[in-house]
Amino acid sequence: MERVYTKDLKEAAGSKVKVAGWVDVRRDHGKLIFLDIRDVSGKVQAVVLPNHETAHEKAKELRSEWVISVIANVNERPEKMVNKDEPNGAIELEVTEIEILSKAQELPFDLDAELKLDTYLDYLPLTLRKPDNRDVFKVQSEILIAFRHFLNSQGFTEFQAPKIIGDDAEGGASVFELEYFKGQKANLAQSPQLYKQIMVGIFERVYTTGNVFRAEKHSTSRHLNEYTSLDIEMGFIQDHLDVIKLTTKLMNAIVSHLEETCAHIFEKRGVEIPLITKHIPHMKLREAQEILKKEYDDELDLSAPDLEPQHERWICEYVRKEMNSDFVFITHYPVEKTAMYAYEDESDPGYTKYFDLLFRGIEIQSGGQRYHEYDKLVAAMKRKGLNPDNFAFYLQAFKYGIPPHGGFGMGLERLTEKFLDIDNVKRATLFPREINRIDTLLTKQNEDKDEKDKN
Ligand code: AMO
Repeated sequence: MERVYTKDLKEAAGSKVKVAGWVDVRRDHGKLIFLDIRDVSGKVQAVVLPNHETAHEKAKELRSEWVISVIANVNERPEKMVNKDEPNGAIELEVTEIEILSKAQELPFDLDAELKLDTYLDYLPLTLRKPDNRDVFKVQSEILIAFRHFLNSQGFTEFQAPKIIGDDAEGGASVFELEYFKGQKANLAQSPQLYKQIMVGIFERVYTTGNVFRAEKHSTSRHLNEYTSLDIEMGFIQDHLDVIKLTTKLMNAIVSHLEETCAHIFEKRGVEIPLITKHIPHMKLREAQEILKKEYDDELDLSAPDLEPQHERWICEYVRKEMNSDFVFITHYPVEKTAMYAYEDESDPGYTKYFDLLFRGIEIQSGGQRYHEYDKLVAAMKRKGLNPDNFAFYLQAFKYGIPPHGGFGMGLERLTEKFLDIDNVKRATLFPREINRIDTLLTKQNEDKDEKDKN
């Protein structure tokens, strides 16, 4: 007999079916044994009556998380027994046969209990099974589907960027080194930045999704040491505003896709679908600082090169109130704050055609226009104290002609976190790597614990 998913059982009322999944709970009422059976698509209540003797004997053994397959009649519940809050609340399975596919040991805790973050993370192979936790990663997977779908429709080509690289792409300190062959040091990629720019010379418009690595030595609610970076790069742009326009359409496409595919998850969690406008507002960093000083913080230093986390939260609050948007682009960061490839705005010297996209109080994306002229890029590297000889491979893309281009990098986990209004990025990361943990806590944790949750 073909297996039927629990989501399709309503249509099977009156027939005999095979259902397989996990025992969510077992409840005994006198001789009646009730089971909630859970599969990837939902749950259903089943009852095992004593007249189905063999099944009844087996049912007495069952515990939470045992994996079973049952043959059952799909019965409609009498009117007064219908549970309107459950998708399968109008039916009940009457089990006639049970096959035990896998037994489970006694659970360390009730899966429905509220767990501290460390316990949740210690037991991920188990805790991820809880539908509320699993839903987060369903949304994450739908974000990726929408991301790819939209970019494919706009003439982008997906490519895979290398994760072992010879040089530090971003010129920063937070890089993981590894021993390579022939006595050579290599690094884990912090971003596909250099490769996506090279790829503009090949496909004009590209994107890539993959893991990147940041050796940031602190544990906060917004930082991971390995995250999924969604990156695009597009050629033949006028300036960063073309990137902002495309990003705006992309974010609209992602929001609409989630509205279509995950509205039930948003509803269940009591989270609003984000407010998004056809033209996401954008403002220069200095304008944002003026607003913040006037509205929230008269001590704010107008010459600060970046926004503090609290400022990001406030400016998002302001934009939501005044502009009806949960997203806002902040542009024109000072040259000294941005990466070597960020294009300085000729009409606003000292500031770059670069932006951060903030969403519900946090930066989810950075991007902008890059230098495409070889000489300007080499000069910018030197200004940042980088040796152009170390970038000779990358510089070929510019030596041999590349169009004006720009793009962005976006953290998938932060995006998921904010879509679902979760309080910590680690809860929106399947298997988070952070200073104290690779799956399990590192034994050296106590020595490093001084830099604790800062934000
Ligand atoms: P940036 O370093 O700002 O830019 O990163 C882009 C986005 O990646 C996410 N992100 C992180 N998420 C979790 N943990 C971290 N430690 C972490 N660091 C960054 C954020 C951030 O907005 N090459 C440029 C992008 C570009 O210019 O195209 C870059 O990587 O969501």
